[in-house]
Amino acid sequence: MLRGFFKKLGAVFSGKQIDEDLWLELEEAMVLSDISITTAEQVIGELKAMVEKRQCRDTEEVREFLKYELIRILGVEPARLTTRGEYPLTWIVMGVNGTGKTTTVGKLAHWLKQRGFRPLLVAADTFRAAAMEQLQEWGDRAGVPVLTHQMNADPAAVCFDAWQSAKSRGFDIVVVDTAGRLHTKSNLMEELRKIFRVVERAQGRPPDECLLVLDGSTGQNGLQQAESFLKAVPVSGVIVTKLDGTAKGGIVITIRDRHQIPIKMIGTGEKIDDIEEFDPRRFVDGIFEDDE
Ligand SMILES: Nc1nc2c(ncn2[C@@H]2O[C@H](COP(=O)(O)OP(=O)(O)OP(=O)(O)O)[C@@H](O)[C@H]2O)c(=O)[nH]1
Ligand SMILES: [Mg+2]
Repeated sequence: MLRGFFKKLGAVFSGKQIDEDLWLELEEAMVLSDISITTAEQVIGELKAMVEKRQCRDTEEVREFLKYELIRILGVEPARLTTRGEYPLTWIVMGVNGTGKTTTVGKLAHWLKQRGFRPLLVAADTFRAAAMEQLQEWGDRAGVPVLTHQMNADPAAVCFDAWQSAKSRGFDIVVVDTAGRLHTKSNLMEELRKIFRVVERAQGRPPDECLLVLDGSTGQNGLQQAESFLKAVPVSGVIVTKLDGTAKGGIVITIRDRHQIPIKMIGTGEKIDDIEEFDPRRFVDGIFEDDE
């Protein structure tokens, strides 16, 4: 799945000496992989300090230290979705339009069901009939019920109803699909805040996950998106989609480095089981796989 990813990153080291050219090439390769300049400079600073301290001559050692450094940034231990607690739990799935929210909600439904949970999907994107139909199709595919309302119903009220309904019908996890763009005058971030507050009131605790879906192929844009959502609600995790395509994936490292938000899942295709838990070590090993 990570083929083509950071291809140049590992290749930078072959047949090279440790000198200023190597650092420049490495920085360039990192930036081309969508790692921000700030993060790239910081990583290179760490590598240089290590080379100095250990009187290192072998680029192989630098490569290993780079892997170690990237894993350290990404969090060493995988961050898992919250599946335990006082049921029903609520997961809110959000992000700008087209990043893959509805697809991800469908995949999560399947993923949860496979693990023995009883999820309930909620269409809080009530602004487009097509959005509700699309979620319904995913629910059918996963064999998971979907709660829909009439068009233009208040998304927060829909979530409140969904939680009540999940509680009385014995569902474990309410997964909320939200709109990426509102076809009304109201503000998307304000709408999300309202959903958050209403769920908090229903449950007597904040939503159990506020998951930000980022399209892995949008590069540095993803960072700005993350920042605007972070201002609205406490984002508990990121799901990076479309890592099967031309995505370079470096944004994963920058977001974690800059905001400490864990990457929890990754989307690797358009099919229902094209989703997996994000494992920092595997991710970084994958980056260097091609040239090992
Ligand atoms: N290749 C690939 N395509 C994906 C992935 N996830 C989603 N997509 C595609 O991305 C497109 C948009 O997906 P949606 O799930 O409709 O995105 P959304 O965020 O719900 O869109 P809006 O509701 O319009 O904001 C669809 O064509 C999906 O098939 C993925 O992991 N890999
Ligand atoms: Mg959608």
